[in-house]
Amino acid sequence: MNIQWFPGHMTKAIRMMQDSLCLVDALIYVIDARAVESCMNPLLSRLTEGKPVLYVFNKCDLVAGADIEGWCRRFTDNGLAYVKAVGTSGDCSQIVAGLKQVTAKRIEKFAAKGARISVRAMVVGVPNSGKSTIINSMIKKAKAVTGDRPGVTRGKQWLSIDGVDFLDTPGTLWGKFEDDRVAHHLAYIGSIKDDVLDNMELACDFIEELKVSAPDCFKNRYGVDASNLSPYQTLENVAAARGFRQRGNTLDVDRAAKTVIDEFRKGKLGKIMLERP
Ligand SMILES: Nc1nc2c(ncn2[C@@H]2O[C@H](COP(=O)(O)OP(=O)(O)OP(=O)(O)O)[C@@H](O)[C@H]2O)c(=O)[nH]1
Ligand SMILES: [Mg+2]
Repeated sequence: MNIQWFPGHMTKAIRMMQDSLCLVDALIYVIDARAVESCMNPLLSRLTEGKPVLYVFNKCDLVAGADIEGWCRRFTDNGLAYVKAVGTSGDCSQIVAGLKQVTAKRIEKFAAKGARISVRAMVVGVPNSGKSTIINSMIKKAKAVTGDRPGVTRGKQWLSIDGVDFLDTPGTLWGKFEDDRVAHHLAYIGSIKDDVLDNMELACDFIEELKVSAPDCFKNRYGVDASNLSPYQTLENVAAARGFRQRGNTLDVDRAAKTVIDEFRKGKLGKIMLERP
């Protein structure tokens, strides 16, 4: 499947972020732990030049602890500051601590002049990676609107705790996905709006990929051994197992396709990491 996503309003969002860059001391770059590489937006990488960046591997509850360690080592080797997080856990104090670390020099400089400044950080990342959830968790209030679909945050919004101001931004993608695998992974994790995707093709591509990387997940979740089945046959079996039927008693394979993707997004297929370093 060829996924193309032409981000009209995202050009506006990126421009807003560029304009706001002079107002902040650092960036908090929120990444979905299941697809670390695909969450690295080349447009954002350009934006982050010259500012301290704290990378947040979010949704760590959806991957195996040992799996994320490979990425931690890679980031450490490349001199990149990171923390692991579960935005929905309600405790993201390690992000605040990490942010203070990456901005320590600036804080010291101001403190030396007798001025106490609050740290200002812009929170960036692909859609649906959990930016607003993380901010809510840090400020301990459900102030930023969140949702299990991309494009929830539209404009920019400042949210504060004692000593830190966070700038929530809309999730951003880039105009052209050079690598089809990146587009697929972003679609699986829910960073691309479903209405530009073909559910059936997406689910079939997903099953094809998982047959190699997580072969047992369909057996464990649906009792379907996918190893000798085509992706479409796998979906037929999922539909049968779940009792998804249309009028005339035919299998509702479309519903099975939506269910498989949806359940992956919610972590119900198990702890599955799509990308390893
Ligand atoms: N399992 C799990 N879900 C999370 C975590 N963090 C956020 N979510 C969920 O991910 C979905 C997206 O969260 P948001 O905070 O709205 O994401 P966002 O990056 O602000 O999204 P946009 O504003 O659309 O760019 C919501 O359903 C959250 O509940 C996490 O650590 N684990
Ligand atoms: Mg948001």
